[in-house]
Amino acid sequence: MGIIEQTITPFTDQRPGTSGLRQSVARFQEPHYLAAFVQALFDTCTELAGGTLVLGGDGRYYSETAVDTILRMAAANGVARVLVGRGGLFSTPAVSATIRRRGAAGGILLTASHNPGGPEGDFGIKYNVANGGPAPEPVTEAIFDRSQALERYRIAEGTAGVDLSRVHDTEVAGMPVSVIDPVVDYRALMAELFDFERLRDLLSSGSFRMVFDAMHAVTGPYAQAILEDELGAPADTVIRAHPRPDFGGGHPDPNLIHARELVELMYGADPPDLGAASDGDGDRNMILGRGFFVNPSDSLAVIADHLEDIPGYRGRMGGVARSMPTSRAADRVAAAKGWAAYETPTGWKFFGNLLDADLVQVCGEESFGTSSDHVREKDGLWAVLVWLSILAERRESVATVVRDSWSRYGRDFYTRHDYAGLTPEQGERIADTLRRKLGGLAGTRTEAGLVVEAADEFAYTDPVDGRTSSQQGIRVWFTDGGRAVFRLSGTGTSGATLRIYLERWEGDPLRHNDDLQNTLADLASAAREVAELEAITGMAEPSLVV
Ligand code: VG1
Ligand code: CO
Repeated sequence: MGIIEQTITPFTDQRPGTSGLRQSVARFQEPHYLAAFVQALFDTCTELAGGTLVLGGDGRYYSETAVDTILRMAAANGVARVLVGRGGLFSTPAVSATIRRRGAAGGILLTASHNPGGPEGDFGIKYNVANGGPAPEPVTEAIFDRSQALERYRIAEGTAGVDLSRVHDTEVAGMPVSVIDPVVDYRALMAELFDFERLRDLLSSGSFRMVFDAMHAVTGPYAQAILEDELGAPADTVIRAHPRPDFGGGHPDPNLIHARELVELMYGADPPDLGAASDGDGDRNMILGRGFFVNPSDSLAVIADHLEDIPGYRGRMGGVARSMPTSRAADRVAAAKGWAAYETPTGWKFFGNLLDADLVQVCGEESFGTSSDHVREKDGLWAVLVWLSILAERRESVATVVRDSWSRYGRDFYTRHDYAGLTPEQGERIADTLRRKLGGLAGTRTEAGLVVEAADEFAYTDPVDGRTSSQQGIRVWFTDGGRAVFRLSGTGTSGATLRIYLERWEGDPLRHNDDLQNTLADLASAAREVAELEAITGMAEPSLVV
């Protein structure tokens, strides 16, 4: 079998963002675009030569072509063996589990996560290292640097292609390839962590109902295998269960806007006890009770509070980590339990060292991501199993569990306002404006009446390897206890999105059921004012409120 050396001109837009390289499908379809990035990856991550590679993704449009190209390039670059998910499918947390359980050198994930798919949508590629987690920044930067100097890539000549539809062993240009069931390792791991007997009792009791919305993305097969086949939930528990290349035309982002069908069900007549949804690649989760939305920051706090009751976590909890824009609810739980609490930049890659060093066992982000040290990714279905375990233990409603948490720790009123569709220049102007003002903001009274107490730009020094990441979000605190955080999204594929994260802690139980957006309205307008948002963008209202 021949190896082709294809000469190319480097692509200047191959710098990975918050979570891998994401571009429009159209960009990825340009000749040599995908192959160039993959060659930069193979050149940088030399552990793959002679090692095992795990390959798969959320099944979005263009995945089959990408799998075929990557298999032939892996063969040409000396990879010893590839484990590819049946149908090219593999959820992000399951890739993490399989890398760890099978001692693989790394994994390539084909996903743009919550971004829409299909010919008009986005595609993405992400590299995970031997601990199962996203490649840390020095690695992604090295891949980018390499991509800028790349002159050629190596690929085995085209073959008939691997039949991905069935589990079997085969080879590509002499390199062994195993098509594996992408659910097996993950299901085994969940069975080790959770009391499946107990969850089976709950789900088959007849007095408890749940619905899981897989949003036509990758978690469908996982949720069916675990919730329905293993735990005995009725056959229609998982809705929109079949992965589709375009996610059925939807936006596979589990929030109140994009998981509309589920939300209507949970806020309608006679709703189930628990509603849950996951995103394109299965690492995000949304939790709903009967007519009740669990804010992801609250979910992290509740999960942390109950984890020790679950078999996989008994007697070994000692720390929690959250991304900086996530509310401080989890910190209060940690303080009450005498655990350490860490605050990291946005992006799961920053949790890896803390988890590897056993400084924390659970972590989460406001963007519907929670997980523990069982893998090195956020894990949507895991969070659902934790919630099921909590409900099986307490036999109370989701709303009661959350309200009880508020009454013990206080409530962090929390919302995120996204301003999408900005030009990159507008995004930069907002960041520059805030940076320029930072030193003089303290003491400023805004039109909304709030007074700035302090402001800074978040930088993080990793306590394990000492590396510092700067410019990770601008924080403004107000004298009434409110906080506004400003960040530009690093997962979009066109223009810029400004995210404003707003929160204020409330200790008075009589105010815990106040309307969320009303409660934070003055903070939202103070934040807009400080950032000179309307003057710079012309936008007076956010494009998305979560
Ligand atoms: C967003 C979220 C971040 C998350 C990232 C990847 O990044 O804010 O918390 O880790 O998406 O999630 P950004 O840079 O757009 O704010 V996923 O599920 O899309 O892999
Ligand atoms: Co995701």
